[in-house]
Amino acid sequence: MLGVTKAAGIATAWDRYKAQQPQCGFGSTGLCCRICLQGPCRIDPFGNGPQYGVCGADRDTIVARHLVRMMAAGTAAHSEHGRHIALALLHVGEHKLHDYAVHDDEKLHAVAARLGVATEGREQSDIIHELAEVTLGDYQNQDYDKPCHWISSSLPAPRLKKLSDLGLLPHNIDAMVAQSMSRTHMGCDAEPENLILGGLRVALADLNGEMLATELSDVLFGTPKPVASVANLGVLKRNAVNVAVNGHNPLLSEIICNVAADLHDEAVAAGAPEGINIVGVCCTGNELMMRHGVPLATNYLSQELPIATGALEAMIVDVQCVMPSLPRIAACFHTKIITTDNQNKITGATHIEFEEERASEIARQILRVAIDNFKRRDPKRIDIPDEKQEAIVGFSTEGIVAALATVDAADPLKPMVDNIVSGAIQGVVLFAGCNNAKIQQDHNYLTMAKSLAKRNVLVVATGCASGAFAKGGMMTSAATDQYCGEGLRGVLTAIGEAAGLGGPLPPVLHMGACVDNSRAVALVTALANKLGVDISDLPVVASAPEAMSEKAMAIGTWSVAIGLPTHLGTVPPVVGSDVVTGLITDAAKAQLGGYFIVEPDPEKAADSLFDAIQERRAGLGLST
Ligand code: NFS
Ligand code: SF4
Repeated sequence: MLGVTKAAGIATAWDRYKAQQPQCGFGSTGLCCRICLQGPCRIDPFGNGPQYGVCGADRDTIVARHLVRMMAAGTAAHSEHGRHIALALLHVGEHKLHDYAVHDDEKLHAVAARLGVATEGREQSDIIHELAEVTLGDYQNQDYDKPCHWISSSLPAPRLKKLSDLGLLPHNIDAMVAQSMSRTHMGCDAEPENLILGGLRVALADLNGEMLATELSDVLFGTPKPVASVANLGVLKRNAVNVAVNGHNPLLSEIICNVAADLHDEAVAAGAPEGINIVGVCCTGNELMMRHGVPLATNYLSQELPIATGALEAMIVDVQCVMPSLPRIAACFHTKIITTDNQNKITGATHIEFEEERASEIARQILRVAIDNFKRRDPKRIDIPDEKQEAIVGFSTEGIVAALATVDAADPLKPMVDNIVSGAIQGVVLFAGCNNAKIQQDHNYLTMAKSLAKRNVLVVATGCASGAFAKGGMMTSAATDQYCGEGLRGVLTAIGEAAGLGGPLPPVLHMGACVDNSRAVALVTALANKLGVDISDLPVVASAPEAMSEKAMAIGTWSVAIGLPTHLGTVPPVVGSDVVTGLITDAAKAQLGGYFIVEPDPEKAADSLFDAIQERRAGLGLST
């Protein structure tokens, strides 16, 4: 597709990245401060020039403040998504939304029990109303001594105690974001250690926001179970009205999927014999793929390319990680870019405001724009690459436990624990995060996962990492035979056969979108509780080898806070301060057990993560 864009003279993310070179050294090291109008102030990294900003802030203060602001922005993004879902649930409970309903009553009861919401003898609408109110309380509570409900009902007891002793448990998501902005204002918190503690607290508020977003989405739309899907640009169809959904929030995309079938005949009448073909991009794509097997066209970095196939009638976007370039690229083809959220508009796009109260009606209106646009296709420009990969997806924690239960119904986690103890499975790695134009797209994911699977490390993935593995053919039974070491292959084969998949489980288990990193937390919490240890004792590590967004900084930070060695393949803007770098690596390890590993080379990074797994195994007295 890059050949197509080049021939047409269209600049993509990769061209724009090149045009940005060389990128600023002050910004890259975190030594540029723009927090007040006396700036921008820059600290000379080599110690020759100025060492203090106009206000007197030194390199450590400047780096730490900037980092905390990134975490706060990431937390705000996830938590707004979560609030949106919680409000929708509240309104379903008030009978105000007729296009939504509870699709997973079992999950509703499970989370209600966890959050102390009574269910016995109550109407479903009363239960969800109270559950939504308790959840929204996590955005409103002013009592510092009462930590947020979701996090405090989720992590293992020793971890909660540690976080509580360090004063790190958030009491209110919104307050944490506001506090992060306030303490990093000019002339406020200037002590790097105190700033980073604040950063950990806001990042844990991010975890709380992710947990509630995931779990309440499951209540409304169903908890994912293993399902077959396909990924890569070849999922677009020449004979269908192709519609991509891009962004993050399932509230819109679920309804788009629901009503697409109703409009089949209209699409056929418009000249598309195969009707409407919905495909996903980024995390909205992951949400639909996990719950319904909807094909995934691509992940973050190549989101402009479906347009260049000349066969995409519309891209419907909601929030986050949507490139503002899309309408510019679309202007060179026939594609319509449709924004739907009043806080996320893009110049050049068509805006059709989404309202949950009229969800189906608006979804139909949007799809009719796409159907109507089919006639504007230029048949000469249609160029759909013949690239697609099968993928088995849908491994929510419940999905994984159900697969394990086919081996041991009475004690589902036992087979996993036994195999970790025996060494057949050496440990678990969670791959999360984005793509980044600084790295060849998906390269770090594929290199590291292959290297670790060969060494019998089980891989789980979320967000754009999942997209990379789905496109890269790492979510099939065949990939298990091809890439896994003997021990891991044996386990995945036994479970896959017992679960009736007709072959091994794939080497990479797709756990969902970025907010679904909370699913991975649920899995490691279950493992820790089963073994009677803390998360920081487990042979479990995390990696964001192509990290890009502020959300990824929030996720990486709570991953450290809950005790996981956490790899970043892109260097965050911290290296200008040895103090801050020391705080998030060595000091974090001493206090929390989790710590950042920054390593751009994927082979070396895989070695470091494997070493961290071995260190944990040795700590538990397991063979290494
Ligand atoms: Ni996560 Fe999903 Fe992708 Fe990164 Fe963006 S789409 S929420 S932030 S780029 S993984
Ligand atoms: Fe400069 Fe201080 Fe203002 Fe930052 S806060 S721009 S270091 S004067």
